[in-house]
Amino acid sequence: MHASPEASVDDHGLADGSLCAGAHKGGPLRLFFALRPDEGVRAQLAHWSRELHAVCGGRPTREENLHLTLAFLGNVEDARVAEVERAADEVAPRVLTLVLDRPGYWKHNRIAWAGASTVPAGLDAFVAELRSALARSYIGFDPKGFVSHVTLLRDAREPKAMPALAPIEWRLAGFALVQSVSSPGGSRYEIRKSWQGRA
Ligand code: 2AM
Repeated sequence: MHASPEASVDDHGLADGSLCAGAHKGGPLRLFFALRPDEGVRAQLAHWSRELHAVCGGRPTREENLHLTLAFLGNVEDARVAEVERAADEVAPRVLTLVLDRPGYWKHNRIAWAGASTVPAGLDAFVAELRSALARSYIGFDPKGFVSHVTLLRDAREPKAMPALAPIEWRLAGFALVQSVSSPGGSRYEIRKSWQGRA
């Protein structure tokens, strides 16, 4: 079972509250681009999360918040959100399948995650295209390289061994611009706009 909801301090040590304190008052919005799983994939990720939680504890990502980050923008002024959306309009994602077959753990930030042993070249290319479009529009984002993963648990202990988990086939049909809104129970992720992929 999930132990407790995700708290409002993320794995990067940033308190959501401080970063988007003004989000409800016309201040900057905390934004990122992400892939959001459909219901079926979300349920399978939640299963992985429970299995991993049994071996390494930690704070599970709330099921409705599960996502794969493509580019993290951080604080963006309200007036620039339209530019962010226009930059994303320039990229054309292809529909492709990502197979999550590899649970992983990062010691440095105590995160347990779901990853893929093979990332389709099309996904890497799409992320590069999206980030170039943002850069061309002078929209800042975290420049750390893209590592395809879905964060399942934060503050987790290093597991002695990973549980055996059935691979998850995730058909990537589009992407979304997501706003992180801090709320008393933790961050809530709201989709501001989404884009469909081409088959
Ligand atoms: P994650 O992708 O490893 O889960 C919202 O904060 C999401 O953006 C989180 O899921 C987080 O990590 C991701 N993210 C990527 N870079 C970030 C950064 N520099 N600061 C905060 N969150 C970041």
